[in-house]
Amino acid sequence: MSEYFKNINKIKFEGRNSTEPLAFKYYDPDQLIGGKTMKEHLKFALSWWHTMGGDGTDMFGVGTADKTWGESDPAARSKAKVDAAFEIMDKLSIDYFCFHDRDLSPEYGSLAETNEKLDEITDYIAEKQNETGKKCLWGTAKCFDHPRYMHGAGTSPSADVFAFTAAQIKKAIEATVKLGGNGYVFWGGREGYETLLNTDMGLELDNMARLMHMAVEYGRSIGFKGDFYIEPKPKEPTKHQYDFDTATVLGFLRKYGLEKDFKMNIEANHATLAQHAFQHELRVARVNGVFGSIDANQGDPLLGWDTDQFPTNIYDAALCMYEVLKAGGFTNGGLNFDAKARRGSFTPEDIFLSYIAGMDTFALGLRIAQKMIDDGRIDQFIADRYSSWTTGIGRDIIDGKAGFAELEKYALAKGEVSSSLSSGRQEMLESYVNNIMFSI
Ligand code: XLS
Ligand code: NI
Ligand code: NI
Repeated sequence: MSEYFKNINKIKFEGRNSTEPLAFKYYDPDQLIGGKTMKEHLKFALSWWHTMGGDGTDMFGVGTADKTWGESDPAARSKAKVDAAFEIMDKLSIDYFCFHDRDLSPEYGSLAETNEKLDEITDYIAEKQNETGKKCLWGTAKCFDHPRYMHGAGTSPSADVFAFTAAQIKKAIEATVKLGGNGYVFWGGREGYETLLNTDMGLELDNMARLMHMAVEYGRSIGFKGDFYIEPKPKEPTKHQYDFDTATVLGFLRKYGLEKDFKMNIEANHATLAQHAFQHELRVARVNGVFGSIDANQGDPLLGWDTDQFPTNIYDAALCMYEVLKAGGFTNGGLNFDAKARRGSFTPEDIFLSYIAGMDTFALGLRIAQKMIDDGRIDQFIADRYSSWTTGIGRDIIDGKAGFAELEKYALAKGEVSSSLSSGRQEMLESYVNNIMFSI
């Protein structure tokens, strides 16, 4: 097996004063934060599509990075990708990977042949996992790039396409189980519409739910014990995507009785496309008990599409990790870098430099989030702000002892209440966060 990155050694933690670009400044895998190591908290994953396949091709130009891994034959390239991926994971100390079926192995002449070739590659990956201990965070099926999915996959007007989708997902779940993945993702790439003039929305949503029920039933029947995830995104490539945001997806899951098996895979850039903060999406998932996993990336605030940049915004990472810690940490989920180096960052070193940037950002975010919690001022402020719910009339409302009649009587007796309100202190709280962040 050849070494693909000969001039890159295993990336070491050198600390904040290091000026070595190919070293971690903040990610120290064994450092204890709140009783767990950074490695246990962060569960970083490599994304097979961006890292092993994404060559910088965009709508205006061809690729700039060589991701052929020295092979022109598709099967040989798939295998080389595995070797290169494991080398990257090893050198970056990344324990997990995420994949689409077609990232591992492309389509061949027939579905049968495609499946056979996929089996060969997943056999090979399983061997490498045994040797190295690397794990699969989640798998998914690429049901959006082939022309057959032009009108959607599970929401296609064509029952034949639905059948093909089901067959593809069945196989992708099998591959995920074989690789020991604890997550299976549905991201509805083309599950949406371009115009309502040609769309039976009710049928499409029912069908999407039918597909997910079949996936759960089949997955459980072959021993998949992990979480199914929906990854919300409001648009792109469709004008409107059905799994718009976490709140929308919750309504869908509950309507169709899928909420016990599905959690959210929240992607930062998708949150911003839905005009939400990343933290908002995580909070909605957390308070509804469906927080699952994270696609760690960031968008450009001035661009309205999924730029999938490596996350370097410390503030967002800190607030993200604050939600993760408050949710009790990851169980089956983790932090998948659904991110790609910019088209102009095309050299092999850029792969490492961009992961280092993202991993250091989340290491810092984790430390800040833990400090926000240990510091206690924010939690105390919130507890005080809602203290009227712990005694008196507030307690009675929560305990179901006061209804409209009792509350009217209470309000009439009490008189005007606005003078009892206290300030929301937003600016003070924001300055607490700054204070904590910059004294880390
Ligand atoms: C695209 C999505 C995709 C999913 C996996 O916007 O982020 O990459 O994470 O299908
Ligand atoms: Ni994603
Ligand atoms: Ni995305």
